[in-house]
Amino acid sequence: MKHYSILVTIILGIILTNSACKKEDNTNSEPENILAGGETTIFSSGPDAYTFPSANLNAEEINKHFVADAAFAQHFVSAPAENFDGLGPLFNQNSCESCHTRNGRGIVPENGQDFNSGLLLRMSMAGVGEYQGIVPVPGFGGQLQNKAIFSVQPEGKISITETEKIITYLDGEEVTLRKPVFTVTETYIPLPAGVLLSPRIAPPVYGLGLLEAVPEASILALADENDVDNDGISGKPNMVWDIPSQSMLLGRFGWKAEQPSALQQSAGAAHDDMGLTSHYFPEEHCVGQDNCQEGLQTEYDVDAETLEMFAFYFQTLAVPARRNYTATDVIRGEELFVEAKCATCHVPKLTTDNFSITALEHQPIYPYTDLLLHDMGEDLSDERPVFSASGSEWRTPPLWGIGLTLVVNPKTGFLHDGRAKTLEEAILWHGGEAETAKNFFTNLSKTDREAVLAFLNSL
Ligand code: HEC
Ligand code: HEC
Ligand SMILES: [Ca+2]
Ligand SMILES: [Ca+2]
Ligand SMILES: [Ca+2]
Repeated sequence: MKHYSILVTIILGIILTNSACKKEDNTNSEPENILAGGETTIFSSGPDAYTFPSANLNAEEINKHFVADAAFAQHFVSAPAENFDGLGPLFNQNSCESCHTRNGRGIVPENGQDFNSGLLLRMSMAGVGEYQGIVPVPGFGGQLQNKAIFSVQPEGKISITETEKIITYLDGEEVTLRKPVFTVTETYIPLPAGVLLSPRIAPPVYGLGLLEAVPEASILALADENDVDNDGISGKPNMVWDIPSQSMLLGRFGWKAEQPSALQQSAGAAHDDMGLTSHYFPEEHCVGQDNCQEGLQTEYDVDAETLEMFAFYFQTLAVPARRNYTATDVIRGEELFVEAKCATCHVPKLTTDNFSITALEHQPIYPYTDLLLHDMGEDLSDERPVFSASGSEWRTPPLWGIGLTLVVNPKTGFLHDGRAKTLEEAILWHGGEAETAKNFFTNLSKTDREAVLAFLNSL
């Protein structure tokens, strides 16, 4: 890790001269939810809005954040090399940042091209595997790696076609929705029949330490698995395998809440997306391919300290404050958001508890999520269960900072596969438990629909 320290001094110099993350007046009359991340909140609305460290880190934590930043941005290379080797043999991209563009969402593939996008395909066979998890695909494992180091053949390519669906509002206005359909082509061996595929776009990574610091009990208290209060909305935790404790814990990260901690999320990403082994995942991710030995090493590709750096970086990335919150349409939109019952899943307020990072402790936060799984209907289903999540169940994604998504990366999209080009399209795809909320939205006047979107854009 010593190689990062030179960079730190340089980056620190840059950040100290940057005043984007300070605000002078914050009077008491303003609503609390402006400070989406409590005292960690920063003030920025530009393309770099997701790149600032939490505002209240102490000097030591700031320093660690910038060391961690270098790890997140590091482009790994194939072995042998002096530093940062171990990439592959099979991988999707060579750095964390290349998928999580400016810490925001990944680039959505266009014209059937997946090559440098932030999208990947999870895969499995039907059935329940080890630790209640998935059954890996023989020869392919749990994820398609579409890149490989020199002399190794990638597992295959992602091919994309689209289907269309037209939504007509009561006032006659139409919206055309496009749903991508993914297939795997040019595989190195024939793909077995009956493979289940789940497309995932890289989600934004800011504010995640705060979500990790919300006590499990607060999240479980929001669950209503059998819909006892009879409002059509259930919400259930995904209980997933935690490697260090060798037990089932509440899943928090990923589109289906498959990972229980920032550390395991980081180890999983390093392993599955970049081919980096660690003490969490000690074996190279190459199943059934003869020449995969090429990338094998005598020690792990990344040590425990590097994993910790990956995690610390996104744990301490700040959430940007709300904007335009005094505008009348934004205020109206917030009321409609509650009336439509969007807020039953996108729960506005949570509170963090004791945590390993002092700056994140005991903060009132406004993430607009319950971190629970909800049945979102057939149109959003990937038909690939994982742990307690069925094909149509997804974790409510946080909405904080969502209004800046396209400012940070205009080439991205919303929902788990990035299919929605706008926030409006994202709402229109809601079904299942969210069908009633969606219908509430489609039955609104144009002015009121725009108010809801104005509210979302103020987050
Ligand atoms: C090939 C693209 C790609 C690369 C490279 C990549 N990620 Fe991701 N990342 C994703 C996708 C896709 C997901 C969603 C996965 C899921 O739904 O389970 C994700 C999810 C995450 C999440 C969870 C976010 C949330 O809101 O729950 C974190 C944190 C994360 N990645 C961190 C990292 C780190 C750290 C690295 C580098 C070690 C990395 N990623 C490398 C694509 C990538
Ligand atoms: C039953 C729970 C539920 C309700 C009610 C609900 N949502 Fe969602 N929302 C979700 C889930 C789950 C997703 C992710 C679905 C996916 O990616 O396939 C989502 C996704 C979104 C997204 C895209 C987020 C992203 O990161 O891409 C937006 C925007 C959104 N919802 C807004 C709303 C609005 C506005 C309403 C009310 C009209 C609403 N939601 C009602 C559960 C809900
Ligand atoms: Ca490797
Ligand atoms: Ca694979
Ligand atoms: Ca309920």
